Amino acid sequence: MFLGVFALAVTGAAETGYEAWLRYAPVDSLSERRYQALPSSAVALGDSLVVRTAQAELVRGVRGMLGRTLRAEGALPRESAIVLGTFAAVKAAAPALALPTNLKQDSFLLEAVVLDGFPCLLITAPNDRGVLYGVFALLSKIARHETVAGLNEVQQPYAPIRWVNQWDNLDGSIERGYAGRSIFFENGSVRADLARARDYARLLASIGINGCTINNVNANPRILEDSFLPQLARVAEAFRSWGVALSIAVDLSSPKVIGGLGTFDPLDAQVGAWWRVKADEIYQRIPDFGGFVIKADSEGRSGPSAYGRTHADAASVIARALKHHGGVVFYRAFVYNHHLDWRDPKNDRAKAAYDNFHPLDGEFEDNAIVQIKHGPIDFQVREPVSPLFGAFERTNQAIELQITQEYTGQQRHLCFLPPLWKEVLDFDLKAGGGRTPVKELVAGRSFHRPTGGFVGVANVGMDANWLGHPLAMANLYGFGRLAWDPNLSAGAIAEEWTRLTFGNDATVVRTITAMQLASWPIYESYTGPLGAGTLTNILGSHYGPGIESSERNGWGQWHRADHEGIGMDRTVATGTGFAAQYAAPLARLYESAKSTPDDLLLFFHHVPYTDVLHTGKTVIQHIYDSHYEGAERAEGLVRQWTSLKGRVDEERYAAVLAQLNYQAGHAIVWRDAICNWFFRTSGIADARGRVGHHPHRIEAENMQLDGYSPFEVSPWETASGGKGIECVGEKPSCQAMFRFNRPAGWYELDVQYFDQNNGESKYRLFVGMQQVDEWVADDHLPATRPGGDSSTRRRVTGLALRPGDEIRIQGSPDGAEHAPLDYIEIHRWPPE
Ligand code: GCV
Repeated sequence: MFLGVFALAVTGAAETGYEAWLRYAPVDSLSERRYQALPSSAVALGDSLVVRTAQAELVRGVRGMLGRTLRAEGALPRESAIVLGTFAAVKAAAPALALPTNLKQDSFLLEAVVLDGFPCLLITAPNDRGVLYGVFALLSKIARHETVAGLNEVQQPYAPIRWVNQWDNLDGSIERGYAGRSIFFENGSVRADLARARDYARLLASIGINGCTINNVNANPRILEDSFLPQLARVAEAFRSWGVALSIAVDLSSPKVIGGLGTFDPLDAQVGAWWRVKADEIYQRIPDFGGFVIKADSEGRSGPSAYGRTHADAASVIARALKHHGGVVFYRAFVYNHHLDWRDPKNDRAKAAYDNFHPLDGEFEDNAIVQIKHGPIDFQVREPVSPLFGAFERTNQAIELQITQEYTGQQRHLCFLPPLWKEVLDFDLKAGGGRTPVKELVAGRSFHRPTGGFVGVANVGMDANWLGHPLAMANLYGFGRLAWDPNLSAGAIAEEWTRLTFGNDATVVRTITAMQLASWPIYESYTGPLGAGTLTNILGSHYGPGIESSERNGWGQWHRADHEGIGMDRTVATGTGFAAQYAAPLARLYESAKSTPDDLLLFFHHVPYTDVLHTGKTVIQHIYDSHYEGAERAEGLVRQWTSLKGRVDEERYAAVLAQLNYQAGHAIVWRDAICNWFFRTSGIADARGRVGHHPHRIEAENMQLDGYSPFEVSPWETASGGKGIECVGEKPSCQAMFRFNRPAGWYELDVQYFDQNNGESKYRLFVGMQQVDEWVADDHLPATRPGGDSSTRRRVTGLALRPGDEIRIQGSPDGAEHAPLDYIEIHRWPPE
């Protein structure tokens, strides 16, 4: 009876993705046997909120997975138990027990011990947060069907700093957020209901993340107003039981803007005093406050340059205000001039972080941390490792990784980032003449710094599944796991995440793990060749293709492609000199095009399209081939996913399938835009004859039109043939038609249309008199006009067509969206 009710309760719950990797789904009866010896009580020793949370989580997890309700106790019972407590609490209850003496904060020990003659499972740690992490580790083992018998395992975090940043604005929007509104703010205040903030802290704690900055680094000074502090205290309260420290991003001009001072000069005594008083006020309300994050002198933010002061001066005044409270200040190295003169071939944004910060080594306080983006530009799909990591011997640092996929498909494209992050973290910068992988530098290990670590820009939102794409949460999970242990492999992380998120079915685990691991190379191959960066719309959305948008402007993200060649010359000999920012062996490697790895060639060198790569291909043929292969492999992801039908729950199956289908269509938009642009610019044909030849494509502007009119799409490469059609007259709907002229048979039909976010046009597709499909263009893509951001595919499969059939599409405009169409492509079905 009990089992029956239990099973019903679980299968009845819709899988929205909200529970992420903490689903605690029931284990199958075979695996359940493995846990029969698990004790029936959970004992929390001591009086810590976090340990009590750990106890409740243990009860919740065991109940979910094993259907047993552990008895929650506060003292050692005379029976076998799972015992939770800090070293101090365990020592007080069981003085004879030998415990390790040298573990770092947040570490934990899981050990099978005998207490008072009873076999117990001990979960203990130097601090209460470690106990919580130990509980999550135990529950993760059960969820992945690992044995928990005879445990004797110590885990220690690789670095003390394991934080996430959110770029949430006080009005509730999120800069570069792709999953809905802020979980923290709405209408200028902290939300009344912080249930999601609490649940987010739980997710973060489960992967060892111990700090969260809740507002945009482009900080609104209001966050420090006196009236705001009680609101922040509410968020801190929501985080507290999960051991997550609250922090906020602050604006350097705050002493002037909200403090009423005449200056924010970091060396002015009044300014120092203002920051001290402000910090004291915060700590009075939030004793476990984490600290501040600062973006200054960057992208229009105020900074110390206003007073001729250095970044170290600015960081220090704030660090000193936080120090005696135990707080830290993260000072971002993402400082560059976005009004660079593009005509000067020596100018180079990539040089900015190193040039600005390396002369300041040793000038930062011990509780200041320079937060450095992983590459010298800005979270591109491929860029070299930032040389700044290797330039600090006497300064704390943290690496900033981007979980939100700003330049990597914005959670509409699958792009599992741990393989990218692993490459960065394992990269040896050879700083100071020794072996210094980035992970060791940022953790403070190479030069014995007191602190340092990992920061991930997460930007989760109110969408049920937190990040928008059900598979994107693997990036948040992967960030946490790598921050805890950067020596884990990307494959191990993908597999762990899949087991926790989708269960332990071997086919599911194998397939999703493989899809995740392939996804970054796939995305790279259809968006950004050979280190040129993503060839995206750099001035706006950072999403679809927009190849020329990055040229001839001050933002400095240039690829310098012209009719002869492509790439930024960053050599010392003839270019910007960026290569010299690396230690000599690496500087030599990058100085020569011959020794530069192919995947970074265009980052460091300007080369003719006919240059031959290490692979033996020319640069131009590589561009064509990689984009075709990438788009094909994106289609392959759809096939891999459909092989899982029936093996994962219907809700998430359908949601992922829709995303992957969209991605496969958009990969073709990328492929065609880039291939056509380079074909037109270089004048060199694709050796395989694909570029510019689409025998199965019927351009909308070439169809017979009733009400529709052709228009030029800008930039031209973002629509097939550079043109589309739109329904702009008085009529409520327009039509475009053509006659099918291929042999009779089964076909699939792709309608390429533009789905803007300023209208919800309706489309109906007919074969002869029969309507075969209809849909509404109601997606929320980042575009108000037709182009690479809005171009979308609707696929209709299983159509029986005969020569002479009339194929007709009817579009009904809505708002500023004029039912725009690009083309229709027809292929045999099922695909050969
Ligand atoms: C929060 C890039 C992004 C900006 C972001 C900035 C930063 O430029 O496009 O949205 O601002 O990086 O990291 O500060």
